[in-house]
Amino acid sequence: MDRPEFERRLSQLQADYESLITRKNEIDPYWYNGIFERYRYPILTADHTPIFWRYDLLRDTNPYLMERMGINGVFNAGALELDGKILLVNRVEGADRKSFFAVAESANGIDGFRFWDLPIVMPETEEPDINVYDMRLTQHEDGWIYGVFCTERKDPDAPPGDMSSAIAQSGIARTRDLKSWERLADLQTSSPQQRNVVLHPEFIDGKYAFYTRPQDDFIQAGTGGGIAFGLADEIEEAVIDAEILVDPRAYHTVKELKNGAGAVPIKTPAGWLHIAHGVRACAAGLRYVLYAFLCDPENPAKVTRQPGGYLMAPVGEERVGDVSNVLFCNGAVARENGELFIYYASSDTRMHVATTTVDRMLDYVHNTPPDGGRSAFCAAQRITLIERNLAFLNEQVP
Ligand code: M1P
Repeated sequence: MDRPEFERRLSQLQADYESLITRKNEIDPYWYNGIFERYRYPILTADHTPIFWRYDLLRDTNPYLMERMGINGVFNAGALELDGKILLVNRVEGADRKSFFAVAESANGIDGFRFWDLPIVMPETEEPDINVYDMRLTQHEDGWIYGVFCTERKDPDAPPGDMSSAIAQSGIARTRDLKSWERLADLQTSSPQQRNVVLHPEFIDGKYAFYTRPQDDFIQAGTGGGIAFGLADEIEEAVIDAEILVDPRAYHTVKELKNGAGAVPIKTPAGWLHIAHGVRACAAGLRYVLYAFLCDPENPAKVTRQPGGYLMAPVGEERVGDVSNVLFCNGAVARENGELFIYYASSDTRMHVATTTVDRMLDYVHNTPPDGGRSAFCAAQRITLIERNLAFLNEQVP
């Protein structure tokens, strides 16, 4: 490629990039359910990663202006508000399948997200991570910001030829500014696998409190497992001796196959608000949806409200991607004015925002009926609603 053509293409790439990341987002006018707003555009995609992360911009070493290191997706971001800015620590997955963490910043939390120039340099423990992903960001009352994430390594006991079996554990790191990170020891529990671990923002009985997801055999055998809760005396070498089941999986629900804690619980006057994910199997494969529940203000291991069904399921373009039919949330921001931004990923490919308020979510968790458990009861719940509405509508008829 001659120099003028190289320069023309590069300018075009840069112009397209700027127009993408400065594009205004807007509420999707075709979506309404009163609970939350959806937005027209994803807030982050692979195309939002800087061009200089993907291309070698030097004509001497890249005469065809090729993308040298592609990005496959940007998803499953932890979120927080710091100094008035919304910061997302994204899972950025390269074309080589490895994920790394990178911060994107926005002034309003809805659009204008721009990646910081450099991805996070995450220190390793003595046992190097093969893949790291899905960070939850906890602004803890001890003054640190913690990143709790999944670290995956090849299963050392996998038979020869098995190139898939992995051990997933929970990595922990801390920071003050999301720029420099101190890696702590991985969380120790009795379960050989841990994913979707979330650090509670407050001490409980003077200890660090975690939501975990032990394998079924390692918690209350026979319950089927689910989201659990445990305490650790210290954070530098966090060890949980006992986990109790908080939110079990359940037959014929949105969390039949598995579930996992999502965003760091949000403190509300009525208790701790959770946005978690539930998974069920169907002919199309696994279906991941988001659901909400509320825990006791004094006892965050006790669920007090749980609406039936899902809060959010994939719709439209959200349904399709690298791993289709998946919504996943590991970050939300509750602002001082009561607004709540829910950051969610679709199909392991891109990031979106949904907006609501803490008040609306409390109305949702208090007034949405719980799962009726069987068709007859669920139909009866709905008939109660219909009959009340019909009586109201009939009164309106002149
Ligand atoms: O592919 C969907 C999700 O699968 C895993 O979540 P879970 O452990 O609950 O099944 C994670 O790998 C997650 O990153 C991914 O989005």
